[in-house]
Amino acid sequence: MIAVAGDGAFTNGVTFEAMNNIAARTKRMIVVLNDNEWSIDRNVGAVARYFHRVVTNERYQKMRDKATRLIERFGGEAAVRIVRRAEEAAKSMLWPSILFEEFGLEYFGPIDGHNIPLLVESFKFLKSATRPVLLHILTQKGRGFQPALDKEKKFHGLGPYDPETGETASTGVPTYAEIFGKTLTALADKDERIVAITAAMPNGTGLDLFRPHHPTRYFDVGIAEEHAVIFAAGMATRGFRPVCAIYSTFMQRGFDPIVHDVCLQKLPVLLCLDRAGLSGDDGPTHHGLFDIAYLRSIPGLVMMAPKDGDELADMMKTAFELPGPSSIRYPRGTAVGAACKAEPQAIAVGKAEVVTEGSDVAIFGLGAMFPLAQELAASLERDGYSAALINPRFIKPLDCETIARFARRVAAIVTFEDHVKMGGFGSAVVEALDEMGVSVPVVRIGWPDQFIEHGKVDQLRARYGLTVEAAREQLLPLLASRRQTTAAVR
Ligand SMILES: Cc1ncc(C[n+]2csc(CCOP(=O)(O)OP(=O)(O)O)c2C)c(N)n1
Repeated sequence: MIAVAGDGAFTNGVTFEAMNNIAARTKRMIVVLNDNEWSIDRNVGAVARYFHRVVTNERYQKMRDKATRLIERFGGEAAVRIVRRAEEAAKSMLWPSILFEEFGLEYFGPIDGHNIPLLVESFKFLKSATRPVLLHILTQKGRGFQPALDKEKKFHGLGPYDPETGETASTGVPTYAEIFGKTLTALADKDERIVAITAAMPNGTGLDLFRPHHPTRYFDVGIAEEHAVIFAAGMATRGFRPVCAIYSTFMQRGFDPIVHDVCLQKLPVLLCLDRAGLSGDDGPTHHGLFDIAYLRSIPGLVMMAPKDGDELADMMKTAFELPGPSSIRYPRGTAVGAACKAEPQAIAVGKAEVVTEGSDVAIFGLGAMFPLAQELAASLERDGYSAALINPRFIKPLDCETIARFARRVAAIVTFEDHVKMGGFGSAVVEALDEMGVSVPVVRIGWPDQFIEHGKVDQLRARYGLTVEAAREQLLPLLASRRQTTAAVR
């Protein structure tokens, strides 16, 4: 069995759990440590420092250079001898490879990961090893493309980039991540209890904007979401107001500590779930389509979703005034709607914003889906229906009063969410209606119970029925039958 892991992945507890297991049970295995000194940002922490010490060790460097020269002159056999000697050197120096040796992995390397003949020979040799081995290879992030070498962080994602310059086209509109980073910086200027935690994603989450202003209150814990949440909980017990900025999909790894360490202890940790909703081209590993379902059942967690960037800032302000845990989910990409006001304002907890009153149908557009709800309301108004438009703001506590008020007068409720329908916002509305004993048809627009492939957001929404047209198709028969009934009564 061969496992390839990046040096960034070695900051993850799961990697160490696996090594613990290898030591216990595994007879033959090759672990390739692909070390480029980068996660998405620069790799952080003790493990990164340890690898760096191994790599910059003078004796190793000499041996590596010699191996490369020998490969060029005589082929693989000689190089393999060098790899072996590097291992002996490691042992004789005691420290460099001791970490892996203690886990029962025989250490080889570090060797040049761009030298294919050397790699081939090394694997031929290691394949016959009778105990688990680790081959440490050194690679360069972005090798072969100058813009990527110049801007290592920028090229981790998918782009699109200009292939010549490496620049991405800017829309000029701020992203949710930027609004988050800037707002947090401003709020932290005034409240020294605020601290920010990222799990190896300073760039993506916008915390790179916070870092220079509050370097001592910024923490990158590596690819370790579970620890990030526990670390936040720990700081909250000491009077800090920690913010964990983690993509919705990666927060899944923090579920247990969210339950036990944060919510059970009622600690005021703010979970900011970036990339909540479909992440488009990044595909199923990155779609943030489950967070409402996995968080909604946890007692005491206040859950928010802003309809635009301004509301995100207001929700952050609100969260810092709460005595307990809270979460905010917001999507990838540019923020829609209003410009952010200079001073964020706290909003009423558990209160939806009724944007337009109406009596035939009530449309709830959660977060990023608010514009679709708006579009549907406008199209129904054009057809002569009276459509109420509501920005729910809170997934928990749900504004049951507003839901009930509309449910008693309309022919149908529509819920829009960028989340799986199962266990999502629409489900919460249906549960609430059931508990209140109010009966009204609910058209739920969201993602189906399956993993969604990668693709353009608009195309995928069209394919899976997250559109105004699909909502109308389900809704119009309900509205028409109510019209008939009303006419018959008259
Ligand atoms: C659980 C989780 N957290 C964060 C990420 C985001 N992420 C994608 S790649 C990456 C860096 C990986 O670094 P490394 O393991 O060194 O591999 P490299 O890309 O440098 O080869 C990160 C943090 C992720 N994919 N999964």
